[in-house]
Amino acid sequence: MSFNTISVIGLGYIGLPTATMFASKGKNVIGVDVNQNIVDTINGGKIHIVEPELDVMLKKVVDSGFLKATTTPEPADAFLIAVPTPFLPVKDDALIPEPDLSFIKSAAKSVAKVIKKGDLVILESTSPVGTTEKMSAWLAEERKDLSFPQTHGEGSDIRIAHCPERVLPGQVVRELVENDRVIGGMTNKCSKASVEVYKTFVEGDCVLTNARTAEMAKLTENSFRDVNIAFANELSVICDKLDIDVWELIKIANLHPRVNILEPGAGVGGHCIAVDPWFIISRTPDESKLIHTARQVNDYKPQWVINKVKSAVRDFLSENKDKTIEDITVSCFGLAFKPNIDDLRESPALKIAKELADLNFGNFLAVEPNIVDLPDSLKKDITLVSIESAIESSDICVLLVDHSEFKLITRSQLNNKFVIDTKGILIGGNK
Ligand code: SAJ
Repeated sequence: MSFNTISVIGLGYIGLPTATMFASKGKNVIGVDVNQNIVDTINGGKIHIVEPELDVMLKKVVDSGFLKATTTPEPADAFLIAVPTPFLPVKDDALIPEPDLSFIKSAAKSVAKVIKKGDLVILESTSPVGTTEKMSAWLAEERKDLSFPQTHGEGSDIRIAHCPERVLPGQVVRELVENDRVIGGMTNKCSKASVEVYKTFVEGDCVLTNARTAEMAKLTENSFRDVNIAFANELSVICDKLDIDVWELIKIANLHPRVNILEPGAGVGGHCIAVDPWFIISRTPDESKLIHTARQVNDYKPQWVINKVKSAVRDFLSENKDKTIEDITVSCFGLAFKPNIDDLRESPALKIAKELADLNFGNFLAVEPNIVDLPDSLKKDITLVSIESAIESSDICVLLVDHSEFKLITRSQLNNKFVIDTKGILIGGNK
């Protein structure tokens, strides 16, 4: 068995680094994306996402001809599908969002046109349990001339597996190589073939299981983190009410050898932790009580922060009777969905800033050291400024993301200001 030509379908945050990695090891890689601009950018030797080290690697493999991008699949020996799995917009009466598998379905249908006997199709996208089997059924529907594992087991013409991506944005290049990989084949042969593909660059262990367990493993990892962050967020709300510093509390509790509480914050953002638990809840709503509650606790946190800002505004106005809301300057420190990245998508900090903008403060400022310009949708309401000018002119400072730059701010710089510190930035050390 040899996999010389590898096709990666979906050239986003996971697909592009994965395609680049295979190409850097001398595989012929065909990257496929429905977006012509993305394809053109990649073929021009550039990347359309922000990921450290990837730009240099990609330029090299495009220049040397090992990676080319196209909008329609071409024959290959292995196909890796790394397309988004968002959830569908929630209808008024439905409280649990349903996963949207349409991107996987259309990727499968397009791949079906070019697969041949002996090929391997791997689903990398984070997916609800049973999706790999569905994908295999969609392929079988299109290709009645080929046999698939659900009907022909080990003897099938096409091999199918789920190997979920587990890398952390910002550290993708390192983690792709070093992390252990979960390999969930629909049969043993499917798993073995997948290991051969990943061993091209994976230095971590390839752990073999079946497709359903691999799907659930990925959802479990992100739900575990969500539940643990929810515990920290709930503690922060409790401590606020009881006048206890939650950061000191967590530090003390974590001294216990079997306690390791995560960090509270402005909410849980990004495209994974806040989404994937819903894939479990929507399949097993009655059995997923803890996971469901954790989602609700984390989703409520931005609103709690907004309420804290509103209460600070009321306190400010009662201390300054000659002033109105138009005299107040408010600054949000951080807009990204987590520290030290420029990604504003699905960001609780951004959601908070957008809602606060509606309160029509005299001046509404934001500091986000990782971007040079605000998105157009925010420009009307928010002014992007430096840390120094935000500190100088603000009456109320809302610390939303613990970017490294903000950790240098000292308590004395914010004397006489109302401060809502969601990340414990002013706690500890000599502050
Ligand atoms: N957060 C907290 N407190 C914490 C840790 C995180 O509030 O103690 C917040 C962050 O600020 C952010 C959100 O949670 O808003 C998610 O950030 P993250 O760093 O926990 O995770 P992601 O979404 O960047 O990446 C996760 C990772 N999963 C796990 O750590 C279990 C990554 O390994 C996965 O590959 C990725 O999801 C994915 O693609 O599924």
